[in-house]
Amino acid sequence: MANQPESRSVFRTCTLCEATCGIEVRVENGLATRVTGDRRDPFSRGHICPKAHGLLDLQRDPDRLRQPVRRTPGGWVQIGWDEAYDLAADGLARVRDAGGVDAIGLYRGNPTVHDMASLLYWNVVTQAIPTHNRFSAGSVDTWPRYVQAGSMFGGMLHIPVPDIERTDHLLIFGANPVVSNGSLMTAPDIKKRLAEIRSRGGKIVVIDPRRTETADVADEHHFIAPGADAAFVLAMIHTLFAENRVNPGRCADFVRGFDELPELVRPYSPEAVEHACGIAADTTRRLAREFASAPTAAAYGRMGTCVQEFGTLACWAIELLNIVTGNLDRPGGAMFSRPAVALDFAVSLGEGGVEFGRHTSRAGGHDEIFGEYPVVALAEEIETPGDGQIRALMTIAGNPVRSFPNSARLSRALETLEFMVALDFYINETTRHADLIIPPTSPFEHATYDVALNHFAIRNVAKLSPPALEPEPGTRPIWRTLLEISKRMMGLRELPVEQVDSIVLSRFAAQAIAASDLAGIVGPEDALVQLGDDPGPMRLLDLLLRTGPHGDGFGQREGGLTLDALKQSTHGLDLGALEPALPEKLATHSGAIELAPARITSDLPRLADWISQRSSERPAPSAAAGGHFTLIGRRDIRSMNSWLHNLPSLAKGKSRCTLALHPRDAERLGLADGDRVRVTGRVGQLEVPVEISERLMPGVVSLPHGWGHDLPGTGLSTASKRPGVNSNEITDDSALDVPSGASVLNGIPVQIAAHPGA
Ligand SMILES: Nc1nc2c(c(=O)[nH]1)N[C@H]1C(S)=C(S)[C@@H](COP(=O)(O)OP(=O)(O)OC[C@H]3O[C@@H](n4cnc5c(=O)[nH]c(N)nc54)[C@H](O)[C@@H]3O)O[C@H]1N2
Ligand SMILES: Nc1nc2c(c(=O)[nH]1)N[C@H]1C(S)=C(S)[C@@H](COP(=O)(O)OP(=O)(O)OC[C@H]3O[C@@H](n4cnc5c(=O)[nH]c(N)nc54)[C@H](O)[C@@H]3O)O[C@H]1N2
Ligand code: SF4
Ligand SMILES: [Mo]
Repeated sequence: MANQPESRSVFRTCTLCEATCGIEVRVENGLATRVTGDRRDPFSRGHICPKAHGLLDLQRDPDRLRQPVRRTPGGWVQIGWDEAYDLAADGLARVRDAGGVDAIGLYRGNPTVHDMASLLYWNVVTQAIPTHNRFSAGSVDTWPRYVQAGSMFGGMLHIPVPDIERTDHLLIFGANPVVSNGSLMTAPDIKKRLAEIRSRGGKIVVIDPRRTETADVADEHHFIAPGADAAFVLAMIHTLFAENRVNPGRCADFVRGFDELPELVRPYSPEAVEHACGIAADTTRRLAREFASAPTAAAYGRMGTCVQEFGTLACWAIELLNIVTGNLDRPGGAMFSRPAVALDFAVSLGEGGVEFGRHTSRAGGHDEIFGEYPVVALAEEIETPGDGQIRALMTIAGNPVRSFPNSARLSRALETLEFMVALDFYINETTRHADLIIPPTSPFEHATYDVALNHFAIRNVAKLSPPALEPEPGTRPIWRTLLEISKRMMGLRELPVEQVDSIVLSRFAAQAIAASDLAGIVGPEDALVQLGDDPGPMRLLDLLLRTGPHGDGFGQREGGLTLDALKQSTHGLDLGALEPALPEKLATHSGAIELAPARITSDLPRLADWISQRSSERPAPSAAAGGHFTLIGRRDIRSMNSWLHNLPSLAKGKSRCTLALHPRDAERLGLADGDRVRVTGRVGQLEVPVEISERLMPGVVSLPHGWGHDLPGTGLSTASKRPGVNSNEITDDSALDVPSGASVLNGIPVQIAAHPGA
C-alpha cells in the first residue's frame, strides 16, 4: 500500500493560549491541512478560537526558522547544529570566564508555559548557568498573584481558581476571558461556561475600566479607575465586617491573622474610597452583600489586577474576599486543582513557606522573587558597569523588546552585549539583536503535555498531545538543544546527550518520589528501570504522571495513570471536578493560611497615600482633565502577545492596533474615528490612530501591546506590512508593584495631543 495517499487525524491540544482546547489536526500526505475543534475532548467539547487555524500558517510560514542562523556582517547565515551549540556555549562561557556567571542573563518567555520540554529542561540550563540574573515574563504578568499565593498558602502554584461550573456568583476583576480565553484559570469554551452560570440562575459581575466582551455576557458591569481594585475590594470587606456578614466557614480552623483584619480594612469605608475608585459607595455595599449572601461565590482577578500599581494588594484583597465569605476551597467557590502532574516539588523553595529577597539585584536593588529578578532589572544590569554586569544573554521563547516596559531602552542595551543567543523560530524585534538564533521544532512536530496549565484548570484533566507531523528533516527538538548547550557549559561536551538526559531523569526521579507518598516505598532505582531507555521529555512525563496524585505509583496503585494509559485516551481524560484540598495543601511555615502577610500589608500605607491623593483631585480622576489620560492595555482574539502577527489568516481584517477612547473625550479633543494622536508617557511617545468607543471609561484610553513590527533587521514579512505601534514605547519601567516588583502596564499616566501632524 506504499502509494496509498495518507490521510489521518491527530488529536492534541492547541498550545497557543491557556485554554488548552482539544484540536483535531488533519494530516494528508505528510502535511497538516486542517484544524478543527475536537468534539470528543471532554474538557473543551469541540470549542476552538480563530487562533487555532493560525497553527497551520505557523507550520508553513516561510519566515519560521528551521535551522540555526548566525549573524554575519553580510546578514544571517544558516549553520549546522553542532556548530551552533559550540558557538552558543563558547559565547556564554567566554563572558562567564571573564566576569563570573552573573555576567550571563537568562530570560524565559511566555510560550515555554505551553511546551513541557522547554519548561522542564530550562531547569537544566539554570543549573548549568547558575546566574542570579534570571528573568521571565512572570514579572510582566503573574508575579503579584504568585507573591500573594506564596505568602498566604506557601507556594507559587497554590492558586485557587473559580469553580465556574458550580458557582452561583462570579465576580471578575480586570480579566477578559471571553477574549483571552482565561488566564490562571484554564477553562476552554469559557463563553459557554459563563452562559451556563446565568442559565442556572447565577450572576456575573465585571469590574473593569473597559466595558469588555466579558462584560457583554455578564449581568452587571462597573467601571473602576485603573489601580483602584485593592481599595475597592477592601471596602467590600470593610462592609462585610461592619454588617457582621463575615464567615470564613471551614477555613476558620486554619487561618492565621484573622483578628488583624477589621483593623486593616478600617480605613477603607466605601465612602473613603468612592472618589478614587469611581464606584458609588452604595454600589460597593450592595455588591459586597450580594457576594456574601450568594449560596456560593467566587472572586477572580487577572492582568488588570496584577500588572497595575497595587497588583499584590489587589490579588490579596480578592483572595481575602473569597476567604471571609467562606468561599475558599468549597464547591462553587475558589478551589485548588489536583493535577496529574504536580510540579510543586520542582518549584518549592525550601521546607515550608517561601522567602523573597534572598538576594537583590546589583544595580537597582530589586528583590529576588521565586529565583528571578523583575524584568526591569535586565536593562539596568546590562547598562551598569562593574562586577557582575550582564554582558551575555540567552533568551528562550521571548520577545522582551516588545513585552517589557520602556522597551526602547532594552533594545539599546541589547546592542551593547558582547554575546546573545536566542532560542526562537522568528527573527523578531528581540532576536534580531542576537549573534545566533537556534529554533525549536514547530508545535505540531513534538509531543507535549500541559504540566503547568493543569495547575489552574477548573476541572482535573489529563491529556497527551502526540506530534501531528514528523519533524522536518534536519531539525532538532528543543530538549536536545537545551541539553547540548547545558553540557557544554558544564564542561561535558563529549558526554552523549542521552547520558545527560539519564542524569536529569534520575535527579527528577529522586525529587519527585521524595515529594510524593511513594517515599520509602518505591526506590528511585526501581522507578528508573520501569521508565525505560527512551530519552527525552516523554520519559520525564511518565515519571511525573506515575508519581503524581493520580499515578500508578510504579505499580503501587492499580489503574493509576501512566504514559501508556494516557496514550490510549486519545481525546484526554476527565479526572473530575475540583475537590476541597485544605488544610493538607497548605505549605506555609505555620501550616495555616496567612491572612495578613507582612510583605503584603506593609504596602498598605502606599495605597492609603494614593487614595488620599486621588480623593483630593477635583474633578474626579476618571474624567480626564485637558490631555491627561490613563492608559491601559487590551487583547484581541486573533493576537497572542507579540508573536502571531506574521500569520496571514490572523493578520487580516481591520487594524486592531488603535488607541480606544470614550466619545466624550474624543469630542473634547476634537477627534474623529481614525484620526491620529500623539501619546506621550514618561519614557517616550508614539503616534497612533484613535478608535472611538463607548466601552472605555471616560479618562481612560486603551492600546494593545505586542505591535510595532517595523524595526529594521527583523524577518517578519507579513507582520511588517501592518506593523502597528509598540505600546511599551510609553510604558514606564520605573513603575512597579512594590511587594512583587512586577511592572505596572495598566494605569500609565499619558498625555494625548490631537492631530500631531497638523
Ligand atoms: N487573544 C488573546 N488571548 C490571550 C493573550 C493575547 O494576547 N491574545 N495573551 C495571553 C496572556 S499571556 C495572558 S497573561 C492572558 C491575560 O488574560 P486577561 O487578564 O483575561 O486579559 P486582558 O485582556 O489583559 O484583561 C485585563 C483586563 O483588565 C482591565 N484592566 C486594566 N487595568 C485595570 C485595573 O486597574 N483594574 C481592573 N479591574 N481592570 C483593569 C482591562 O481593561 C482588561 O479588560 O491572556 C492570554 N490570552
Ligand atoms: N504593555 C503590556 N506589555 C505586556 C503585556 C500587556 O498586557 N501590556 N502582557 C505581558 C504578558 S501577560 C506576557 S505573558 C508577556 C509576553 O512576553 P514574551 O514572552 O517576552 O513575548 P511573546 O510576545 O509572548 O513572544 C514569544 C516569543 O516566543 C517565540 N515562540 C513561540 N513559540 C515558541 C516555542 O514553542 N519555542 C520557542 N523557543 N519560542 C517560541 C515567538 O517567536 C516569540 O518570539 O508580555 C507582557 N507584556
Ligand atoms: S482558545 Fe484558541 S488559542 Fe486558546 S487553546 Fe483554544 S483554540 Fe487555542
Ligand atoms: Mo501572560
